[in-house]
Amino acid sequence: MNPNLNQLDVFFSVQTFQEEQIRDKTVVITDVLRATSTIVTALANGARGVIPVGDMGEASRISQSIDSDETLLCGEKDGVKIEGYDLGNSPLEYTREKVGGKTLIFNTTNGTKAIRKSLSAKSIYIASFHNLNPIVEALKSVDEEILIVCSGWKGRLSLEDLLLAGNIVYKLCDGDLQPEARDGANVAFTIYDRYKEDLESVILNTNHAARLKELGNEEDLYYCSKINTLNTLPVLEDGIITDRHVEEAK
Ligand code: 3SL
Repeated sequence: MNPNLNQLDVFFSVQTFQEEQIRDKTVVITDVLRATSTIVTALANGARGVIPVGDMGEASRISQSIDSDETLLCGEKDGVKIEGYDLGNSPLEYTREKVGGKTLIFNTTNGTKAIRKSLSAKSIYIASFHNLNPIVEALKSVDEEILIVCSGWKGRLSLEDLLLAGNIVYKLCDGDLQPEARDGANVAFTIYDRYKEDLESVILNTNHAARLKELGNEEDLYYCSKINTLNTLPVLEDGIITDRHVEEAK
């Protein structure tokens, strides 16, 4: 069954929605640069799960309560790896050698905050361009309202997140959005449609791309612009994100 596309909507940053608005809905979190791209990559490379946290205090509390041989403390603040952490937030760091079999405690400036703010949702999916198709396939069988959250940057819109949201909307409606669609879905669809032939170069020139280039992370921009390279379906359940495809195969 296809979802009710007239109920599909997009929130443009973590600050543009209230917890109450997503209660019992299906939520899709996007943070193309770079948190959700990193989560998808880590799971594709065999991480057992990712625990998203809201701040450093929570990260260290959780890390003290789990066997340290099995876990890695990961994340960034303002784009820079946090001192004392095992890994930062470049998806290219999350190789099979480093993350295979590990549980990651993950703390980022916007992406993990968007996830944490969505905890009252019925289902939470983690999307990047890498796993666009598995996300769209999963959404096709959702009955309740679907809300796509663009993590953005400190309350501001990030164009790369809006493009991914628009790409999801576009695929769900087969490129034919009906006039009854919600305004948020309409904006995302329209911006994606405008730039769809040129996604990589648009992403390379976004505000957050400029920040990451300044920090020496240009390679991440190319990596995070790649579409449908991973068949991962990350879902948050009981505080931990795992790959539903892996769980179903067990
Ligand atoms: O804000 C976040 O969650 C991060 O993805 C930001 S950064 O790309 O690591 O700067």
